[in-house]
Amino acid sequence: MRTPLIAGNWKMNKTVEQARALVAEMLPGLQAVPSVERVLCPPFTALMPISAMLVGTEIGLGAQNMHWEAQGAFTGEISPGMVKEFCQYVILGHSERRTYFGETDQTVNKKVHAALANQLIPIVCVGETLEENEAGRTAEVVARQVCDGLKDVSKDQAAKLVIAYEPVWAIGTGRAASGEVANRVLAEIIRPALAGLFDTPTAQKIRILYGGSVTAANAQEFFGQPEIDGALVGGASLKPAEFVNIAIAAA
Ligand code: G2H
Repeated sequence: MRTPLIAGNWKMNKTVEQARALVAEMLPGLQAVPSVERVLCPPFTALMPISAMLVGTEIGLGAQNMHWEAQGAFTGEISPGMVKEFCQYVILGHSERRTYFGETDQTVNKKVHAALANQLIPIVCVGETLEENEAGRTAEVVARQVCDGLKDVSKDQAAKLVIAYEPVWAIGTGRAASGEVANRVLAEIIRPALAGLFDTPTAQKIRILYGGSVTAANAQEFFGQPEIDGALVGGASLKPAEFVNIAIAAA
């Protein structure tokens, strides 16, 4: 009932010329998988040229971050309205933003509200660090990130949201969580937290992705799990054939 979604998080990679070449290579393969919602999230500088390449396709475009303020003296920031000019999605609260740029559940919450007010679909990232995982704090940390990050969101708005569970110890390390372990976090922590915040029918509508070292080789292990509705893919989204194969695995 939930449409599978795969999103490529390019992170801080690709000039405009490189981005165009990458999209040109993967576009035919991605277009051949219409049953999967497919989203590309290049860096800000590539959003305008890539949006032009995606006109007439069903491939969505997302930013990797944004500020919550509409405009003003915020040097170096990008507003929701600026993202909205080119994108339908925005990744919020990625662990790299939390770790290196001081993002908190409170700033993520402001961004979630700003995204929803601008008709952008937020892909809200949650996940515990290795230290928290080893201390047995996964449930507490992930539930807090979900509840505080989505505070005061309405049921109607919530149904459009996407959550990405990305255990920090699995990101870019080549050490993915097992499908079963990830599925358990979704089933026992994230979806119940969503049901508590909203209600069970709304929680059932919200797509929850897995992220962290997803590859074409391990994608099926995740997509075969009942709670996992797709993936937020980092490194492997920069390899055209591999990203297409991940989309195929999600179909
Ligand atoms: C997690 C993921 C994409 P990677 O950050 O958000 O990256 O697939 O490289 O672990």
